[in-house]
Amino acid sequence: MNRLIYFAVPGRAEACRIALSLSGMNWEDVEVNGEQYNQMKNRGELPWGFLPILVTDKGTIAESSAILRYAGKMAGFVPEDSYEAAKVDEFIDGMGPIARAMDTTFGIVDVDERIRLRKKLFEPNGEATKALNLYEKKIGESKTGWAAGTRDMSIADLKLFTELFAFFSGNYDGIEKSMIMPYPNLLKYHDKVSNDKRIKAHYSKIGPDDLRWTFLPLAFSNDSG
Ligand SMILES: N[C@@H](CCC(=O)N[C@@H](CS)C(=O)NCC(=O)O)C(=O)O
Repeated sequence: MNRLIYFAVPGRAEACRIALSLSGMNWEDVEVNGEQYNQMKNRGELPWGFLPILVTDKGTIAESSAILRYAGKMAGFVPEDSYEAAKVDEFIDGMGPIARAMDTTFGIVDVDERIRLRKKLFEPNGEATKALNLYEKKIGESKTGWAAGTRDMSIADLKLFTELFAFFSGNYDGIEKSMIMPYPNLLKYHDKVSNDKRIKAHYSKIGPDDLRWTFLPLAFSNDSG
């Protein structure tokens, strides 16, 4: 039995959760709190000191992208073609900066300061704005509409879809739904992925009040919320 261990939020584990669900593998979603995380770390159970990890029969896999590649392969979301697979990896690795920019705001205890720093990320020259503009351009350039230009949905889509739209869930002080509205290609992309039958089935039990509402079709349509 595989065990995916992470906090009780979508964050860096959500793409892995979708891939594991669609892989048909036997797996358990284990949610831990900060104290449990510290205990695991102190016991030396985290290969690189962070979550998520996937505990398998062969050993533990750390790093969200490594887990995603592993589970995504089982689920059929890693292209067979080497060039296509490399473009998928390129997209995944290229997404690093936006995650790192947000990471700098997580540890800020003072809420006003946290909001100020996050708003700065979304100013015209902020790191988040730069990343959104880049994603907007890349999605616009994709001939298939999938993030890495693949023939079908890939693990790059699972990562982009879950990590990008989760920012606008209201769970992050200082980041609002309106901030994604100026990006038509990204909104169209949301429509494509959220309406994909595999994604729709995965979130079929999620309601509009759930933290994961941003993954539902119509989440960012003009007349919702
Ligand atoms: N590069 C790692 C980063 C993982 C990471 O930053 N995990 C955060 C949660 S999103 C964590 O474990 N934070 C605990 C802490 O720093 O106290 C990955 O992608 O898995």
